[in-house]
Amino acid sequence: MKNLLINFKTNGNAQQGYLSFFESNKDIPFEIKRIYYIFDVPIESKRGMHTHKKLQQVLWCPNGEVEVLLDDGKEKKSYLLDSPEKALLVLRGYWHDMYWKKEGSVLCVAASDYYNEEDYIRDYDEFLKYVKEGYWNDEN
Ligand code: T46
Repeated sequence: MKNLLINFKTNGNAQQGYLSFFESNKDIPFEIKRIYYIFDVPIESKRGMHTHKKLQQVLWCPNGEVEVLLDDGKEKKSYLLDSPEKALLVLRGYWHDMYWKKEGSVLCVAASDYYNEEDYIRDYDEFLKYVKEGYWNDEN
């Protein structure tokens, strides 16, 4: 699985604090149409358990720790989002699970499109079928 971690650009210093940022089509490979965030999740709760047919997303945790497990149908890799400068690119076709590791953790997401339940695959066997058929091998 290719490396999907991104380090946001950061300005600042210990006296005045820090500012991190990223820009559409420059630091991430898509235009952002939607921002959402997930909070007040009990520790060790699991969310996600789906993939997207087309949606591209970047996930980051400005406060706390969230572990994200990515699965491309052949390989699984775990990423710990434990710094406000660290982000994970969750491309279309990656099954993802998120685990809350610290109380108060907030997971922020910038997405390439508006919310559309039709874009979700929430059944793991259906996901494997899409992988087998090569659905994400081209620019679907
Ligand atoms: C994802 C991971 C990282 C909306 O109405 N609008 C929205 O923009 C979103 C994101 C969700 N919803 C509704 C759909 C469900 O009824 O909010 C409810 C909870 O969504 P879900 O169970 O899909 O939440 P997560 O945390 O499992 O997944 C979310 C995103 O839905 C998903 O796209 O990739 O975060």
